[in-house]
Amino acid sequence: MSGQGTVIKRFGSEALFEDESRQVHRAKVRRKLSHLVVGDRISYQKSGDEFIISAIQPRRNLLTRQYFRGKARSIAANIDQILIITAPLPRADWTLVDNLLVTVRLMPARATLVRNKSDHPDTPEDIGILREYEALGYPVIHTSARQPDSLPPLAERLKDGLSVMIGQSGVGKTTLANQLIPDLDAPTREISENAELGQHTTSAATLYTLPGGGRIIDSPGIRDFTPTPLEKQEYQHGFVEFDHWLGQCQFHNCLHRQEPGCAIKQAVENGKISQRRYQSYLALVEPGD
Ligand SMILES: Nc1nc2c(ncn2[C@@H]2O[C@H](COP(=O)(O)OP(=O)(O)O)[C@@H](O)[C@H]2O)c(=O)[nH]1
Ligand SMILES: [Mg+2]
Ligand SMILES: [Zn+2]
Repeated sequence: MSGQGTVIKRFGSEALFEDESRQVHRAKVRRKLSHLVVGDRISYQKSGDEFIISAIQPRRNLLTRQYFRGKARSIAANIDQILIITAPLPRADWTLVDNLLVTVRLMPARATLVRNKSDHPDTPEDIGILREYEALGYPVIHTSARQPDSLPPLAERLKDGLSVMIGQSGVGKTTLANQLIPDLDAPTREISENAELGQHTTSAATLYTLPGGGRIIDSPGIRDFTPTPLEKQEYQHGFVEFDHWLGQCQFHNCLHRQEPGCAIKQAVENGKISQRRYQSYLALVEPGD
């Protein structure tokens, strides 16, 4: 017996997958398919009681992150939308958000910013930065996992395709998943509070089907996120507001640092591009400087 399915969780040499009739099975992963990730479309074979994943279908895209000085690591495949979750606490790292937006734009996938814990006050600085993202065309949805009334706009945005929640540990990703999926009871911070300090509550990315349509992946928290290293010339395409000025610099291969006649630098000086976003760009083009 054989068929096709979607990987919903990956652990060691095994994975959980959902078949075409939504049945979940535990399966062995062939060693040559060790790059398998959640979201992958797969072919399986069944012999006796055992399921074996035998092939990975070509991927539409792959969300990958870079470890500090380390190798690239794949998080999930075939993603339609990335939800970048922030909260007043733990305080948002906006450089991390900009890095994620670069990755999402180049994948490509849709990006939506979710501001969770709206039951806590926002600082004026954070309010300003969130407005800046909205002005760039990124939707910002305010939610509180403690206030179920606040969730329908989020559920609405998740209706189509596969979304993945990404954000620092503790912003409420798993709590949101638990609220969106009534019969889910995934462990959140409280439950693991007695566990060793610093341990991640969500240890493996997991894919869930939402009652109102769509699918969502809850992922472990990320403290720092750097896009997989690109050619220096590619980063400029990860910043949506640069588009308007590209091609107007004096040098066709301008990297928008110190070059004379740079249209991007000019736009920063004129307040058309935010200083903060420009610094995020420079940090990617000149790492370690
Ligand atoms: N006040 C408040 N607390 C929340 C909210 N969402 C999550 N939390 C709390 O934040 C902590 C971390 O939540 P968790 O879902 O484990 O975060 P994750 O690491 O992003 O998955 C837990 O104590 C949650 O109860 C919210 O909207 N408001
Ligand atoms: Mg979690
Ligand atoms: Zn330039």
